[in-house]
Amino acid sequence: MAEILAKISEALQEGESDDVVELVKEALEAGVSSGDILQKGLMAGMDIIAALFKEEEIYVPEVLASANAMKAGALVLKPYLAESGAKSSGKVIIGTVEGDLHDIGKNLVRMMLEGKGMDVKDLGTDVTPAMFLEAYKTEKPDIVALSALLTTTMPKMKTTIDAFKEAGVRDNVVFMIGGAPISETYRSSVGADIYAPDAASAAESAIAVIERKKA
Ligand code: B1M
Repeated sequence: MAEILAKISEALQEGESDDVVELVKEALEAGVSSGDILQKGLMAGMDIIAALFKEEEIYVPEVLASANAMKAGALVLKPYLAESGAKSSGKVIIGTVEGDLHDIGKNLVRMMLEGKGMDVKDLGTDVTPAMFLEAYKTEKPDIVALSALLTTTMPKMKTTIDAFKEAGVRDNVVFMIGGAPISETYRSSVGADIYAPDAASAAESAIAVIERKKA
């Protein structure tokens, strides 16, 4: 098992999307769990890319190729992620905040929510507060989920929540936030309701919100 996971990680680091897709399928056929493929294969490769990027040993084009390979691999895993456990109905709008183009984590959160039976409207990346508000008006979601990966864009979470306050609809939704620079302390400072550190806990928290509403 360790060998195929290492191969997935290496193919991702090389940005070889086709190889990643084939290796993920191979691993699934060999009985490796979707969680292990995600964590010990795809994410392990992405962690190495992140470290190399930080050290300026690789640059945006290489990171982008690996990001695309990550997306391709995650898409194969989609039907297997969150296939077990509690399921719930409920509506979520999700997006990466204004100015931020990172979407891998946000896409994983979306996949996990969908895997739990939720109806998810994905607004994509670089989503302005006005776009979130507009989507709220048409979709009437239970949860508004905000992702941010940059310290320069995290303040847009507060701007988005403030826009809902100004429109008088803040208390109609639950705001869930997440992303690498986000923390529980930050959640409290921007007035969001839930901080989820990863995609799996985001799905669990969303289920809890819907169950509480039903009770
Ligand atoms: Co960028 N980038 N990037 N990048 N990038 C980071 C974030 C950075 C930390 C790298 C570094 O320097 N060490 C750094 C930010 C530094 C800072 O803010 N202090 C950085 C920078 C600087 C930049 C640019 C400015 C670089 C440049 O242009 N010079 C630029 C900004 C572009 C923009 O957004 N305007 C940029 C561009 C890019 C790429 C386009 C090349 C690419 C993104 C491709 C894409 O997403 N389609 C990219 C990538 C891939 C990264 C790193 C290497 C990896 C991010 C990732 O996808 N991780 C990243 C380094 C790092 O994070 N350590 C980095 C895998 C993913 C699964 O994890 O997104 O954290 P993550 O999601 C996790 C959790 O955070 C959580 O769940 C997921 C796991 O289960 N989560 C949520 C995420 N959202 C959630 C929402 C929730 C709940 C949980 O509820 C709603």
